[in-house]
Amino acid sequence: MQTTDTQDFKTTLKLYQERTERAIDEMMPPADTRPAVLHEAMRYSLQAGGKRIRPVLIQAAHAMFPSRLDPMAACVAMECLHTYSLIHDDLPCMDNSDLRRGRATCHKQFDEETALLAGDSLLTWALWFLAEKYHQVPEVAVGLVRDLGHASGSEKLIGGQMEDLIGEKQEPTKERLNFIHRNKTGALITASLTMGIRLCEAPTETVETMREIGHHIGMQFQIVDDILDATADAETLGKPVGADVENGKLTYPALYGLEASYEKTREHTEAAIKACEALGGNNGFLIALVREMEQRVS
Ligand code: GRG
Repeated sequence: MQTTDTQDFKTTLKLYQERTERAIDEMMPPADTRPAVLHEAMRYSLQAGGKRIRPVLIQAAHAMFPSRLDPMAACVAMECLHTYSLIHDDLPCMDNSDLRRGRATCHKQFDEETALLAGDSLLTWALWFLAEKYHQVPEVAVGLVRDLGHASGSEKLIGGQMEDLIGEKQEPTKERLNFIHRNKTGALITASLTMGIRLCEAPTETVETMREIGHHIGMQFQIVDDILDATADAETLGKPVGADVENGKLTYPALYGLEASYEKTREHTEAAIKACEALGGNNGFLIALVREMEQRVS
């Protein structure tokens, strides 16, 4: 699909988001699966809304080249992984947040023990589900599990979270801030793109270009997030604002200033688009999405 028209873009975005909602509902264990409270908690957090950016990126990458494989199981696995990280991040021992995606966080709605186990379950379920759903194409299945397993591990998502916590107690540095953003946010965004393109059974060079695009989109996404935390209102954002400063978090506006932060988002946006253009294929939607993400307000 060569989608550059604004209306086409919005329709496709909505389609990808709705497909994700439907796939989550159909593919996750029903809420009354024993132990019911655990499965209710998993669904409660997963189905609380959210922008579904990572599944949208998987579908955008997957749409670039013809494919015989369905990306929706990968979309659900990715959203499970992401939701686990949010549930754990909100716990009292981490950010201690009461509000997420515009409603009570998992540990507020249920309790701390249930939230911890719901997060654990989403993490392990995600990796199992990829192997389960794509095992008939072993090379693809292994690639997907590698991407998601690595992106969520100690050198990437969890490593970024650890450095974020360490950073609260130490002198802020730009090097640490970049490490945190690259890994805490960038890793899952990059994995979304590489997983989407693996589902097209694309050659290694294409996967590597997607990795580069993912780096730029991930940085853009997190810098915009930092800017929104410093400038938006809680109702639009669906979570408390100013929390980063309150929690002593390293952010782009705090270390670089607002103007330089806007400039950085522009640089990453342009670099991502340039690499998308070089890749060719049906890249119209992905390019429009990168532009839209730069302008997002929540
Ligand atoms: C606890 C292992 C572990 C990791 C926590 C995800 C995370 C790491 C922390 C959450 C706080 C934060 C600002 C993370 C950066 C990534 C990010 C911007 C998450 C929010 O993603 P969105 O905006 O959320 O896509 P929705 O609700 O739209 O899905």
